Amino acid sequence: MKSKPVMLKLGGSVITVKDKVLTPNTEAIDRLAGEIADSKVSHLVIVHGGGSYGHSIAAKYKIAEGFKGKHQLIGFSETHNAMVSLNKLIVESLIGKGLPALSIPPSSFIITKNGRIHDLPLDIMTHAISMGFIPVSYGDSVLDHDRGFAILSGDQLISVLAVKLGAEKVIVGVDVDGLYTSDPKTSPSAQLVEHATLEDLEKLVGGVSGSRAIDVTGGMRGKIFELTLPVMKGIEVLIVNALKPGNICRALSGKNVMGTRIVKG
Ligand code: IP8
Repeated sequence: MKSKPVMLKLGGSVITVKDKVLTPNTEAIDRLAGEIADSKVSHLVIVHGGGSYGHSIAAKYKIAEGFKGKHQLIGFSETHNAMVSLNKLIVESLIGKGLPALSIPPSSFIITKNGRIHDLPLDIMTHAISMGFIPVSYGDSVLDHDRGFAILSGDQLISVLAVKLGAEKVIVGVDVDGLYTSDPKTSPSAQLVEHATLEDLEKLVGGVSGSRAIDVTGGMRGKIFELTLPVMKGIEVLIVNALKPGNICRALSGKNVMGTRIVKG
């Protein structure tokens, strides 16, 4: 691929109302689609999270714990189907802004091993990017070699994809301004960390905060765990508040934006 793609994660707490089951944040989805169009970024891959679509159903049937009984099968299907519905809303909104978005469902090309991606066929993704499409993938219920099935988080997916595609950067849109020195929701002295290295991440994990709604993939802690992979490979990660209008457009255009920039060191 000639130019390196930019990876954009749209957090489930941004694109859905996280404490109301199966409720999209349509206002945010449409605004973000507009910001992506305005940014005129040339090679882009979008991965979105599950929010109130994937997490509550996956939690109800304990999908993340793997196959334990036949009663879970319908839960696996419902989880995937909910993610398909959410993905459709995002893709439709992007198409509505004139962007050639292409849905790429993880469960149809990824089988995990003990919850981890071990083989990621890239053909469809690289072909689509080089033709000018915007692949839109997501956290999903996937089949797993060891556990029968698992939940693949959008954060694991975007991190592995970023490395395999040799991405320029990973922009992570969340519902807070970035990483804090302590939990800003309980500690008045919490400060936003604007710049972090791999070494800083471990210390910061204790203080991170995010949505408190059901999250079967580990919330902000799980996010940081996954994002260390691209950082280790020298890919910059930028965590920004995607609920604040203009942030995603600025981040995609390479302009200065409030948030946490994580680099190798
Ligand atoms: O919201 C998980 O993706 P995430 C998706 O990126 C499901 O952790 C199906 C719960």
